[in-house]
Amino acid sequence: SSSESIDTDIITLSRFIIENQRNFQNAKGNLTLLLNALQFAFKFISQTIRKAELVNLINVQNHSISINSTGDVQKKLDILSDEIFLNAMKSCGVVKILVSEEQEDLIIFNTVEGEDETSYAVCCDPIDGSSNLDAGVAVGTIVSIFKILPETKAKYADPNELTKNVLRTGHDMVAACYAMYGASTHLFITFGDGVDGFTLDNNLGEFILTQPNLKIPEQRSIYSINEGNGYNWDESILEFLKFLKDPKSEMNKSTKSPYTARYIGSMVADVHRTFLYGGIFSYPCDKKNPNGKLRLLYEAFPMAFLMEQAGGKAVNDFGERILDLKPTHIHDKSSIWLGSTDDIDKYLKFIHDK
Ligand code: AHM
Ligand code: MG
Repeated sequence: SSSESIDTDIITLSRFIIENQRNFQNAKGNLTLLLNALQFAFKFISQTIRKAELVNLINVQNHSISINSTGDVQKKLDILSDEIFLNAMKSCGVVKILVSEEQEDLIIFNTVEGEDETSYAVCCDPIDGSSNLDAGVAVGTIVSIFKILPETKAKYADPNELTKNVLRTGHDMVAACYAMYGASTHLFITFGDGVDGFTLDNNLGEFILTQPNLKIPEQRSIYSINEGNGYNWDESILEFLKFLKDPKSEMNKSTKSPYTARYIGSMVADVHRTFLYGGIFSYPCDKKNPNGKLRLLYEAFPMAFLMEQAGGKAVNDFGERILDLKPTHIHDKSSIWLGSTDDIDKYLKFIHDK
């Protein structure tokens, strides 16, 4: 009968968190509160994007209000998502600090924690890839999570003291995740013990565990980079790509075929594909962006943490591990190369031999 094909014992994100709680050292339920707020924000943003797309398209057909209103709706989506995220973090009561790509300064909230309870610092890009929204291309929300340093607690009134909580190396993250608003809404999350993938069931309103302990393929001949920036690149990057595209190069000895190009221009979507198919995603430094374009705290760090936990690698142009880096300002940028171990190793060997 049809009921036999229905799994009645599915693992929702809430269940997953409860069942794994004992593994989250000293979390005492506060991490659960934070994750509930995150889930809510992802669902809310997901719905808002889907609604706005329809409103937007209807307006585009109405020529009298076309271009302006289109632009407006998109601008509103950036701001709306930032507000949704901020309110969710504020109201959960366990987030002390929020860093958002949309906000110049770090935001400080009142928390309700007692002496030995944990509160968190959360860094986010509420809608990454927003330049793609008009075309209905997948965008996402990227998040990194740190625990508040106990020594800063006594000095909560001092913003400089509080900033120390996020000017740390990537190794200090306790969790990282991204939500991708594509054909479905996906959530990839790590607590430092592998990566688990969830998919939003719109009818249930729940994230369902669909890719437990996800691992990236070890090799795949795909490169994902904005080659239009080539003119402004260091010569060596052009040379590396030339090797990747040459079926007879030493780098392609085992496959004897060239790399294929895939670039969406939406980091979450490009990295999501890389998790599933493998290959390389990169945004290197160029003359216009001497420190790269992507932000360390809420783009490079969380994606590097997830990538390493999925068995891949994440380094900068100089081959330094992304997680070893330490920002000096909350909106610091970094170059990035991430993806399958074998493919990133080719880049590391290339720069080493130079
Ligand atoms: P955003 O945060 O303003 O959306 O910019 C970040 C985005 C990433 O999603 C994407 O990887 C990159 O910018 C694409 O940049 P470019 O258009 O220069 O290739
Ligand atoms: Mg961004």
